[in-house]
Amino acid sequence: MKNYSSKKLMEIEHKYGAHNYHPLEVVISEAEGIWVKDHEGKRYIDMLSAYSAVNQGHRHPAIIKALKDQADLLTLTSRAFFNDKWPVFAKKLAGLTGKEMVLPMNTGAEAVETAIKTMRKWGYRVKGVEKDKAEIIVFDENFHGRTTTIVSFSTDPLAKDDYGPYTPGFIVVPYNDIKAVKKAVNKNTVGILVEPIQGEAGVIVPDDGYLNELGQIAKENNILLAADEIQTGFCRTGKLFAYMYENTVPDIIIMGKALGGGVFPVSAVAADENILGVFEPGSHGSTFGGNPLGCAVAGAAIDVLLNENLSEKALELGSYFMEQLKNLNSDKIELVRGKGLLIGVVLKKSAGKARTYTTRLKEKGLLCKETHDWIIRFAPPLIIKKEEIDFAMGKIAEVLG
Ligand code: IF1
Repeated sequence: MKNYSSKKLMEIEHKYGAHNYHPLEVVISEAEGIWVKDHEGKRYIDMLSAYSAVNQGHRHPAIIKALKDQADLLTLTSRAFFNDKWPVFAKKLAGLTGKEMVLPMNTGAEAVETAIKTMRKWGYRVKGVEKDKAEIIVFDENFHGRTTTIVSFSTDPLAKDDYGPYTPGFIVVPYNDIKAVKKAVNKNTVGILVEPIQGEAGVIVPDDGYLNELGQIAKENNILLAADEIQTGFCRTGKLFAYMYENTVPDIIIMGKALGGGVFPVSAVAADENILGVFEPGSHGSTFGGNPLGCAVAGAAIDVLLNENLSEKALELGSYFMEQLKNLNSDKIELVRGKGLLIGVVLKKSAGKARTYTTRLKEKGLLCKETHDWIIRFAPPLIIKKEEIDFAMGKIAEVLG
């Protein structure tokens, strides 16, 4: 028995919940794999995957088993004591990233904050930058989270305005413009913080070689390159991490979202000891970071990605999906771009607002979300099958064809 209808639930949320979101009008109460069910029992394909946090699919059995098993043993100790899951998970994530050390947090924004603190501390302790002079280069239309420091270098007025005074020390330059980066570098530059593909900006894929060139600038100038792989990581773009499309290995890898297997917030920063070694006891931390429940879940989440070859699947099905979208030859579509199963469909000005189409797709049983007013993002769980993409394409053709 359900006490409230979907309509009633949305009314209650509107009355008691702060209005910092404008969700599509669907109330989800169950999910499995790529499918979600609304409160009245209607099924939809999830084409958003909670902004790429559900790469392994909803309630993956191996991940839920890890959650349940661990919940029966131990959930939280804080880092005041050791627990028996964090060491094992740290070793696993270090192995996966090829880095010597890992620092665990919970949300993506916390991991980004951790990377910023790492670069600054490294700048003062190792590079020898004068006190409080450290600069980090960031990019136009970046999205790295919602904390006051992170929105300080946002270029989106909606995300930034009225949250000042802002944290100084960030130099914003155009994305995909190497000359601008070179010009911004000076003796106080400690880091470059970059999304290998810009998600919120509308799935902006930079030119081939861009990351390599950033890596080169970083190396030549004794600067740390930090890749925000929170959205692009864990097989989403067809590689384990999106930086792997190039030869440069970032000094710092920032992870979140799918690391928690769609179950639990788990984020982390990975780097070698000469970088992450700048932290000493008391200089950074988190009550929940490295908690045994999160570590058990994240360990299982990684195993699923590897055991089910989800990067290969994302690559193969992503190109298939993108090709199908291009073949629509829709007069509403300006272009289709992306990598793997992170796909942005840019609408023509004449097509009107993306929200109209995401609403119609929802009515046809496909859940996806617009970014800006003119881009629709498709990012299904990576376990999606070819037939399911065909089924979804049928609906997309009805709405956009
Ligand atoms: C919202 C976007 C996606 C991220 C990158 C850090 C974070 C994110 C590259 C912070 C988070 C989210 C947050 C969510 C919307 C969403 C989003 F549209 F805003 F850009 F995914 F595309 N770095 N992205 O994408 O991680 O602290 O949220 O765990 O804020 O509404 P978080």
